[in-house]
Amino acid sequence: MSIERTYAMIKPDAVIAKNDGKIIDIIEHSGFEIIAMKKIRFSPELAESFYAVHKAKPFFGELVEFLSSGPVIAMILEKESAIQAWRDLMGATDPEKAEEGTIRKLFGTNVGINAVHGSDATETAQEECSLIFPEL
Ligand code: DAT
Ligand code: MG
Repeated sequence: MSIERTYAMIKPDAVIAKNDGKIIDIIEHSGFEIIAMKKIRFSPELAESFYAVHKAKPFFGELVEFLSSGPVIAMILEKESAIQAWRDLMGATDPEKAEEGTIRKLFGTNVGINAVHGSDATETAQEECSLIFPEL
């Protein structure tokens, strides 16, 4: 167990629905330190490179379109075991399968439109943090 940083993002569906403030409140009350935060809009090109690992998936086109459809709140979060802790707080990718009390259960719509993103490993956390916050 050690202090880690992860990349977290509130996706366009949750920002447009004005659920971003509620989600930030949950994050702060779950022991995460918000190291950096900004509201930005992904271009389709940035969305493609952010989700490059999913390029071959049948849903890649709609994923890129969705991520670039409106503003997001991009964050770097810090906590003990932050990568897993943030994924636990988000819940399963499909909100229908997510546990009660998780952010995706509370605010997600379906498997593609699911309110939040979180890095899945140490390497991707570093890559995503430096892709979106190159200034840090
Ligand atoms: P996660 O966001 O939980 O890390 P992932 O990396 O497998 O999930 O997929 C990235 C995103 O792609 C996910 O948040 C929503 C979309 N996605 C995943 N599976 C999908 C599916 N079966 N149909 C449509 N969109 C999907
Ligand atoms: Mg993922």
